[in-house]
Amino acid sequence: MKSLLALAALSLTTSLALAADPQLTDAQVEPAFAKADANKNGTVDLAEAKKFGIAEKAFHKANPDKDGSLDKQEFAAAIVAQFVAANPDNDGTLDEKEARNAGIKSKSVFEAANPDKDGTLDIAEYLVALTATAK
Ligand SMILES: [Ca+2]
Ligand SMILES: [Ca+2]
Ligand SMILES: [Ca+2]
Repeated sequence: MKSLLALAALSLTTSLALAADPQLTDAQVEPAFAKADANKNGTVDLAEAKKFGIAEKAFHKANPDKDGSLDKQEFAAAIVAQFVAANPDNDGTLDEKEARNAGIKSKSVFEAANPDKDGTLDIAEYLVALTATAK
């Protein structure tokens, strides 16, 4: 049992060490979360997440407590998971093709979310684009 715990601790440390993932601030997440939480109950369930453009895979990955919904922190983790999954070159940004794989199908949405016109979206710009796409 003790070694199992040690193993769990080790894998936790490893995943933390690998987590050079992009981060979202509360201020960035807030408007997106408010839009995604359509029934305003303070959490984003799977149906709400899908409508917002979060894939089921990212949803489950970000919901380790398996309670069927994402709180704000888990929601941010889902966005990050989806961003990372769509960014195999790991350069911290999504080009247009990568963004399409992450649910940004519209070129005009991509352009609008990328005011610096550098051809790529960072995580904050990606979340803006996703929020603009969401119904
Ligand atoms: Ca909700
Ligand atoms: Ca949860
Ligand atoms: Ca990239």
